[in-house]
Amino acid sequence: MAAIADVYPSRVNGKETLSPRLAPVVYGRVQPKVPHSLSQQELDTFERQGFLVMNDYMPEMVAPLKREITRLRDDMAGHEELYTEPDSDELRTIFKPFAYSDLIDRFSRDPRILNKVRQILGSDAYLMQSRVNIKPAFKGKSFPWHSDFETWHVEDGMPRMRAVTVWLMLTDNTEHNGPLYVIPGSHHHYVSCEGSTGEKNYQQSLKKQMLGVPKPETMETLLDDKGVASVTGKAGTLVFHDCNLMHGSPDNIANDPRSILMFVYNSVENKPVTPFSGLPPRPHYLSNPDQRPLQTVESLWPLAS
Ligand code: 6CS
Ligand code: FE
Repeated sequence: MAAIADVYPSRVNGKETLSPRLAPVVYGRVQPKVPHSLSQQELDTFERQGFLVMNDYMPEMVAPLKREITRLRDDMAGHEELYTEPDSDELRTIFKPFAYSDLIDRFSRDPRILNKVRQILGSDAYLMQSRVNIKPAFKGKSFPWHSDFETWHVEDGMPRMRAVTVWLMLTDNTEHNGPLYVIPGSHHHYVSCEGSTGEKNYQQSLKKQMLGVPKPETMETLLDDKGVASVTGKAGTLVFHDCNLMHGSPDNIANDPRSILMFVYNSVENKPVTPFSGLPPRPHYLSNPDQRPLQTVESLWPLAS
């Protein structure tokens, strides 16, 4: 049994319900004196819509990160961190790329990212999960509507909503190549889903998620006056995305991939407990056991020794 009360029960075979979020979206409202902080206006936008898009923020990172990821595809071949598309052998996701790439590891601690993350979370943070989503041309498959927090709570034991996902567009994300769809403002509500989590559900859900996917009727209520927005931008655009934002993405039937590098930062004051599903914790590449607070790096490019 989980050591603390489950304030966000889901997949407990009950009826699907919508309830209010029980936690702030922005924990740090005092303007910090560190560089690369978000303005109060940017924080307001993040709080209101649940995501923040910084257009063309890091264009210089795109080519070196893409080179690194091309290398990882070979170096990590056969590793458990690689997932293919549900109905082809095309690579869908590379998990935990920072463990195999010094550049990606350093980039996760870039002050332009980490200072903003700490500001939103109002605390130090650790890297709970990291992945490259490839969304290959023609063959990249959809992600249905879901809140990441729902999965992380049920399957990883993340107790509260105090985590933020940050992702960099590695290719142009357009209306046509399977961009992220979000429901602005949906992060203020929690959807408790039906069903019950089976053992090793992640092996299925990372290819095609079935649990933690709200029914159309619930989505209708959630959408209400909100509507769907697609998150598009040039390669080098950085996106901050609240852990409970309802999102998904369609198939990519275009002839260009929609690839992104994603980091999930969890507050060190929100470390996972026993998963609320009652099942064993998921593997290290989904919920990182290394929960030491991240320190910013001075430079992404260490001098050759
Ligand atoms: O399992 C995870 O951690 C993440 N992946 C998917 C497909 N859904 C939930 C969450 O975003
Ligand atoms: Fe997600």
